[in-house]
Amino acid sequence: MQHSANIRSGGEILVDALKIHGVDTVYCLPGESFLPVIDALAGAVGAIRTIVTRHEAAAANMAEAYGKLTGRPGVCFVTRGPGASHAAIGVHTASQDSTPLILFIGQVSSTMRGREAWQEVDYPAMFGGMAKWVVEVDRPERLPELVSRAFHVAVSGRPGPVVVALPEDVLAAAAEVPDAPAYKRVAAHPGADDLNRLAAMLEASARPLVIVGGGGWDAKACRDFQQFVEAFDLPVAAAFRRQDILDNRHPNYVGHAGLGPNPKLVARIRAADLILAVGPRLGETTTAGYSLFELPRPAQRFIHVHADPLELGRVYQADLPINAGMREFAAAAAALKPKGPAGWHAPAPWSAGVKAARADYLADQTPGSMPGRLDLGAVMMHLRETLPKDAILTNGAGNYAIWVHRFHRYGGFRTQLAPTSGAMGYGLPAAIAAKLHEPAREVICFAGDGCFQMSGQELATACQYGAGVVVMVVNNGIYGSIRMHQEKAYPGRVFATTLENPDFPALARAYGAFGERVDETAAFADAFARARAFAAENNKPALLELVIDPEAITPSATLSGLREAALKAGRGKT
Ligand SMILES: Cc1ncc(C[n+]2csc(CCOP(=O)(O)OP(=O)(O)O)c2C)c(N)n1
Ligand SMILES: [Mg+2]
Repeated sequence: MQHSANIRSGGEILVDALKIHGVDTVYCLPGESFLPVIDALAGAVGAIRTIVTRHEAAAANMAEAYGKLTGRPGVCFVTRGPGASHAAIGVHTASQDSTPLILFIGQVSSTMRGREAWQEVDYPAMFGGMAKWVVEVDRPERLPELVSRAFHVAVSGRPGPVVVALPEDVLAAAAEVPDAPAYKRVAAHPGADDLNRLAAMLEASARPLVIVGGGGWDAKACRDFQQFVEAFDLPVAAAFRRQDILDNRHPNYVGHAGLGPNPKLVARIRAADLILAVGPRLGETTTAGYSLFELPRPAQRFIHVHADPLELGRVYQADLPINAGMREFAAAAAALKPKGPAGWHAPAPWSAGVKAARADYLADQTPGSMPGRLDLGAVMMHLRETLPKDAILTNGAGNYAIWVHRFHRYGGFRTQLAPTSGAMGYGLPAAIAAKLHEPAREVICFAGDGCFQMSGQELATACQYGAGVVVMVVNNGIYGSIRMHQEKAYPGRVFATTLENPDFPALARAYGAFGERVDETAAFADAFARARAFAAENNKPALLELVIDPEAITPSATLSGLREAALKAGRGKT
């Protein structure tokens, strides 16, 4: 649309606002409900790249992964009702993962609102419990104000998702309105008293342990955090799927709490006399179903640092709650120097314990053998030796991820893109978003046969935009995670968990990607080298189907073993 100097369509006002707020990529599945935005994006190609996906869940997951990678809101555009419903998974993941995300939804014309017009949905009602803020823009003149607020809300305090509904007539209407300035993130700083008490509590403790996690980290915050950890020689455990805040090769990294944690680490967490939780909510998965710490008052002395004041004291009552953004906390903590009554310097009184915890972690990193010809543990060992430190590993949900989380050594900020929400189908869209944003880095997606089939169509998107990701489809022919729970609760009654699968390599090749099947350990290294080379040379995805024995349900359990144990325990009998 052509207008005189300062009269713009709603779509143009919106896209100009995106530019001002530093948006360089939007993920989109078009709908007629927001054509003026699409037209304005066409006029902004030099500044904003528009990635068009095959499913809105993928567009939203890509935007979420972008938010995780950059700390800036991932931006997603979808159409009303059906598109918004598909995209809801990204809003949920951004909420649980504390990721800045803005979902823009085309809405029915404001002249028809409330009639249940074509695909009409009440977005504040739909997303009210999931998003930090939901707004429907009522006039084009308010776009600069409301879009600016959307960015502020998404990044400030505890980061999270915002939903903005855009009525068709508001986007099409012309208006004369000045732009709003670029947003500025607002975050709390820890107080001087907080920091003094933290240092004093650390120095008074005998067995302190740090659990690091949550959202709002960036590379500098991770460096600052590392400096703090080194100064006090603290052992650091990662919260569920937050294994990339401290380089796993660092001598103070002692493993992850979450799914399939090292029992020795769990014992150390229980035996600690001081827990310093930096960033995590301490959710169900990190706390083994809220069993790790006593509720509401943990037995250990407890320091909880979180970006949202309302999160502090919500589940656990800390001796010292500290409300701070991660960047702000880490910068302040890096400046702390251990004093101690005798003025100790490293080694700290607990340094021997840190070394022992690190040794426990390393000892837990050698996979045992598993049934079947292809050993996923051996695959992970090969990747550990082969991949560069800055490779990004992505995954969704399924038991296959247990091997990835347990055996891979994440190389530091941001080498892990994995949903704490446990959303299947996340890995491939996240990998594509990561590769397009950081083309020089290697990106490896892990997906189960079930997980992959929730977003496999995005191989087309990867081919279209030149995302040379490597996708490992771990095929055990079952929704393995659910089958595992089924065997534990209803031993031998297998139902609704078996999959008849396509020929995955042929499917990949049909998209123009590389596809190969690997069914024995000895063949993996060469196949992986071919897949990597294809992805790098062609800027197209490469898929390896890893055929594993369904018996190998975790690195340490078999399906039949679980069934027998459950039968012995008398479970599943009616
Ligand atoms: C979107 C979504 N739907 C359903 C689930 C429940 N769920 C968790 S794991 C799983 C099975 C995953 O199967 P697969 O990807 O084949 O991995 P496997 O467990 O076999 O390794 C299911 C259905 C989920 N977490 N997310
Ligand atoms: Mg499976």
